Amino acid sequence: MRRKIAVIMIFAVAVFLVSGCKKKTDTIPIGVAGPMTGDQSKMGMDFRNGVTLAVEEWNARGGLLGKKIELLIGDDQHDPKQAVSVANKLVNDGVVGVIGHFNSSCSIPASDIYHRAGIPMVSPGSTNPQFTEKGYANVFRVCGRDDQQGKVGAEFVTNRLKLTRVAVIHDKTTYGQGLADEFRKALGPGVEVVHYGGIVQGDKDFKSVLTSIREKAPELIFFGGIYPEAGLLVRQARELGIKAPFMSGDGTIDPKFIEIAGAKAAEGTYLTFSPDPNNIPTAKEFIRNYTAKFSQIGPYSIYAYDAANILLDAIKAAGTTEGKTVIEKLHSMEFSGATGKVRFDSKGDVTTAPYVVWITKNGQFEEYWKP
Ligand code: ABU
Repeated sequence: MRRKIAVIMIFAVAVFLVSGCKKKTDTIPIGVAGPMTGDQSKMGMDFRNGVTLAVEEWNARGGLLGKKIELLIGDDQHDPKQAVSVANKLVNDGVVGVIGHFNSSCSIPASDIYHRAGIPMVSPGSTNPQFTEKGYANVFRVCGRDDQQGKVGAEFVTNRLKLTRVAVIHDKTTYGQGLADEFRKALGPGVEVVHYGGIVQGDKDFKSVLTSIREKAPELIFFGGIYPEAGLLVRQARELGIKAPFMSGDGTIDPKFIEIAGAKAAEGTYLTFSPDPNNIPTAKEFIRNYTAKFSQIGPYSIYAYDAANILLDAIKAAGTTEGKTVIEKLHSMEFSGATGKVRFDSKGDVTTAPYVVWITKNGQFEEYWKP
């Protein structure tokens, strides 16, 4: 009887080992992480969709290094603690690279986990400078940085609009406050900041701070933050009779902003972001395929798609999923993305980040001004 049990146990262990190994050898797992649920889930889903499209295209062409690519999804709910849990889970599940996260407040702590695991992470949308300032070789982003973005916004306000009185609000997050500070720092000496302060992310009523801003009669209100709060701020400002235009950054340029604010209130809002993919010849095929599958393209869909393709191109060129070799390829190669040619500098930032100013017009966003 004892012998019988021992044979069964050996058999069970053998089955476990074989099936365990099977997961690791049959597919190449990559992760996509971001806020997949909650009030910023539109951005997370744009990431997920962009990466899904890239993975499906690779798999339709036969996969990578002779294997199919498997996509593992991590929902950080734009919460830094949750982002660390997600990163640990993705690493434990054996991913060979991660596309994400979205929020700088999530990407920065998660980068410690991926760094320790020695696997590359490529963020499509984390723009806070600190993300690539830790000296981690495995950290990359395909978007620009808020020191570049804030400077373009400030140049627009100072030299194009020639304003002299602005209010600056932020959502107290790494991204929102960081962008607001970069914007404020880059304003010309003739521009007075008549109000500077934070709101609480998740709050719904901003009338008290807006009433105080109204007293100071700014010619423009700049907001560093994401579309849920931006939409409410603009709507409530108009309800209070504030006519000064709003300005914000890449965290606000989403149709959800206009939906929350209402097209009338959102009209004339200025937003810094990268150029319109509709005017980029290399983006045409992506736009056709993405819209056929998911309908509307979000601001970061194309960056998620490029980030995934860049990671997969680097693995292909490396001929292995081993982290160090892939990271070396990411640093040394030039990539042909839907947004154009992409190269990384020694920090993992893109070598060109051409921010422009957009405007909301008739319920749509359109490119408005180039520095
Ligand atoms: N860059 C837009 C918002 C995401 C972030 O950097 O936190």
